[in-house]
Formats: sequence, C-alpha cells, structure tokens
Amino acid sequence: MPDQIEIRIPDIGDFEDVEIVEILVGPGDRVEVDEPIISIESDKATMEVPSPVAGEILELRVSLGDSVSEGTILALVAVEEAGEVSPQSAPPPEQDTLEEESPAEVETAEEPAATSVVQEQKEEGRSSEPSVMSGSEDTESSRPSSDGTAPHAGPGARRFARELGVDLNQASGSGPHGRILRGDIVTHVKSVMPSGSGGVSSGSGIPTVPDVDFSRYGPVTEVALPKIRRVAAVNLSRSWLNAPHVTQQDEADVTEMEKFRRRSKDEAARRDLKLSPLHFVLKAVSIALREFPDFRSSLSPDGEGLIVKDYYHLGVAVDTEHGLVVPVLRDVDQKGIFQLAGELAELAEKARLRKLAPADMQGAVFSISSLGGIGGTAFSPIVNVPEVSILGLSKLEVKPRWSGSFDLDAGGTFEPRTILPLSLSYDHRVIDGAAAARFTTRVSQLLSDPAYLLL
Ligand code: CAO
Repeated sequence: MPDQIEIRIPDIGDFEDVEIVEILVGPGDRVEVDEPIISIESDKATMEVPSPVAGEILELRVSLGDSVSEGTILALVAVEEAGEVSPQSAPPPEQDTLEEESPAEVETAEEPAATSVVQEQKEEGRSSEPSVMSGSEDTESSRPSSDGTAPHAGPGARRFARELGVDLNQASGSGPHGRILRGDIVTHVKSVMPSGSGGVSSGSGIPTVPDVDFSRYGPVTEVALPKIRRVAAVNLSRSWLNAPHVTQQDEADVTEMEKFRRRSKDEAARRDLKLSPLHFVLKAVSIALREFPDFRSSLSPDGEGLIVKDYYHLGVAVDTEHGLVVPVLRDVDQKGIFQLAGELAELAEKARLRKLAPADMQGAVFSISSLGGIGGTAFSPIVNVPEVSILGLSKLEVKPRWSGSFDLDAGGTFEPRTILPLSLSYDHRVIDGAAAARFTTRVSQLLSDPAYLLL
C-alpha cells in the first residue's frame, strides 16, 4: 500500500487568502514531481502550486474559487516516489515583468517540471498590457468552460493567449492532463486563420495594441477624433493589411515643365486658376495608365484575376482640417490641364467645406497624393485598396545633373535641373517591381517635356 500524503500550499511569501483560479488535476490523475496542480491568483500575481511528489491524486480538498494560504491542504496523494513534502520546500517564486517577456518564464510555464512556482506579476491599477489592465481580460482566458472546468494552462500560456486574443476554451491541450501549452495556442491560431491563397480578404488574429494609461507618466489631454479621421483610419488599416506594399522612388526632371508652368502663369490667372506641378502629373499619369493597364486594375474578389478598368478617374488626396479625403477627378484622359486645375480646385474647396457627396469620392482607378506644397523628399503613400497603386509627389528641388554619360572620361558638365520626387506605392500581388520602375520611368519621361502631354 503506497504512502498517502497531503499536499499543502507551500510558503508563498506574503500572500494570504489567495483565490484558486485553476484546478489542474482531478482524482485518479497521476502527477509528477513539480507538476502544477492548482493556480492561485492574488491582485498582484498568478502562480502555480506544484506537487512535491509523484503519485496518484486520491482526493481534492479544495474547489475553484476557494481562498487559500500557506499550509492549506490541497489534495491527498498516494505517493509513488517521495519528494520533499515540506511547505517550505518550494523555491522562491520566479517573477516575470510585464515590460519584457522572459523566454525562461514561458518555457517554465510550458514545462512545469523545471520550476515549482511561476509567478506572473501584475502592476497596481492599469498596466502597460491589456491583459492585466482590467480583471476582465484575465477572467476571459481562465474562465471555466461550459462544463465548469477551467481551461488547463499555465500563466505563461494564459498570458500568451491573452496577447493573441485567444479564448483558451477553444484550444486543445497536448500537455499532461490536456494542459494547454504555448504551442497549442499557436496551432489554434493557425487553424482559425484564413488559408491565405492570395485572395483579397484580410488576415485576422492581429495582436491588439496595449491599452496604456499614459497619465501614469505625465499630464495628458484626450481629444475626440473627427469622423473623417476615424473612417480614414479604418480604410487605411484595411488597405495596409490587405495589400503587400512596396514603394518605388524616382526623380523626374521637370525643368522644362516648370518653365512652361511659369510661362502659363498669366494665362492661368486670367482663368482665375493657379497651376501646380500636380496638374501636369495628373495628365501624365492618365497617359501612362493607358499604356500600363495593370495599374488601373483591381484584384477580383476571389484573388484569381484582375478587373481592368477602361476609364481614367483619378483620386487626389486632399488635406482638410477634419482629416484626409480623396475626391475623384473623372475622365482625366479627356481633359486639358486648365480644366483639371479648375475641377481639382472645386473638389478641394468642397472637401474643405465638407460638402463632398459620396459620389465625388467614388470610382477612382488610381490615386495621387501630393505633399509637394508642404515639403519632404520622399514618402510611402498607402494604396487606396482595391486600387493597386498610388503616386506620391514630394517637393521640387533644384539638383545638379551630369550632362554626359557614365563614361566620365568622355566629358560632361553638372547642370542645375528641377527635380520632382516621385514615390509610387503598389500592391505587390498585382504589380511587379520591374513594372513599377517602368511606370515611374514613363511618367518621368512624360513630365520631362510638356509637349508629351499634348500627344
Ligand atoms: N514642389 C514644390 N512646390 C509645390 C509642389 C511641389 N511638388 N506642389 C505644389 N507646390 C506649390 C504650388 O505651386 C503652390 O505654390 P504657390 O502658392 O506659389 O502657387 C503651393 O505649393 C501650394 O500648392 P497646393 O498644395 O495648394 O496645390 P496642389 O495643386 O499642389 O495640391 C491639394 C492640391 C489639394 C492636393 C493639396 O492642397 C493637398 O491637400 N495636399 C495634401 C495631400 C495630402 O495630405 N496627402 C497625404 C496623404 S497620405 O498619403
């Protein structure tokens, strides 16, 4: 007849009357030395209490939700292999801070034999991690399942689950007694992720951003976001998450175009207009789009083909005090530069007065975002998905350009040229880098001489 011993709560420091949040074994289960048998949780920490012996659990003396302190009897065990039974025998709790996840702690949580007590420390009040910001997050992953038993997982695995937003009740455990290990959570996340065959739908399971209480570090002011900005945030996230972005940078020599623009100033003023480089770029892009159909396409909803649009409506990002909006200029290919300048001025004015109708912002095949009037040398605009590319314009600059060839011995001179920086972002599922480079090269060529825009 094997010896029977009572397993008690060991020395757990200053903790008293802490709640049992998980019972990891049941009568009839076999436990190994150092295998966790319960998890307890105070307002400061979660920790596992291991078995000091190997044997069979004959009886549990506690229930979920009970409060326990050092010395409380947890279970009666038929001992097969004696270990140190004294409550004082437990090594000191291993702490892991919330700022930096220690791999050792995760290991420990997965491989309970390595350490007797794993402690997950909590900060007072709100913390830098959502998982412990409010009690609700904790309860979510350690909540009993429908059959009343808590998911069987250590603090490290539970915290990992919280970070990924995984409900542990949905994951199956491959550890001893069905214990859910970190690898099981990864397997579960993979099983619920879309298969990702290149379709146009987004992935999911993106870890949430920690909810930080910044007021803990200094004074803060909370400002409500205007609706336009909130809608833009959703659209930008959707685009960014769906389309693998690459940005091709280029520099267009627009010296002649700029001379022409200056010569046209008076004529523009007579029409009550101001010409900017953007108006020439609109025209150049409409020509390039005719030659590069992929750039005016969208991925079909099943991701298996392209829908090429045979119209040349271009979105233009407009900065307003309420946020970014993208009204659409229609049939740019059929309009002259003055007409485009006039229509864009009207749309931008409507945008700033918040008078754009939904139809004013629909139907673009490609977009342009100009920061040239503000500054900067290059940027990475976000594609307005389901469009597949967007052209960013930065500030004109006069730069020296070598008039000769790469054979420097053949001679040449540096000449001042007016350069317009181009930043073409594209959805790499649809457009290859080579095509992007050809597209910006062609746009640059079209901008190098205004005569090209007439042809
Ligand atoms: N380099 C140097 N100067 C430039 C320039 C460039 N690339 N582009 C415009 N300018 C000049 C204009 O000629 C104008 O100069 P003047 O006042 O001397 O005539 C001045 O900068 C202001 O131009 P503008 O911005 O009013 O006009 P625009 O036609 O270039 O642009 C619009 C119109 C509506 C696109 C612009 O006002 C705007 O809102 N831009 C911001 C777009 C934005 O926020 N994009 C970021 C989105 S994130 O991807």
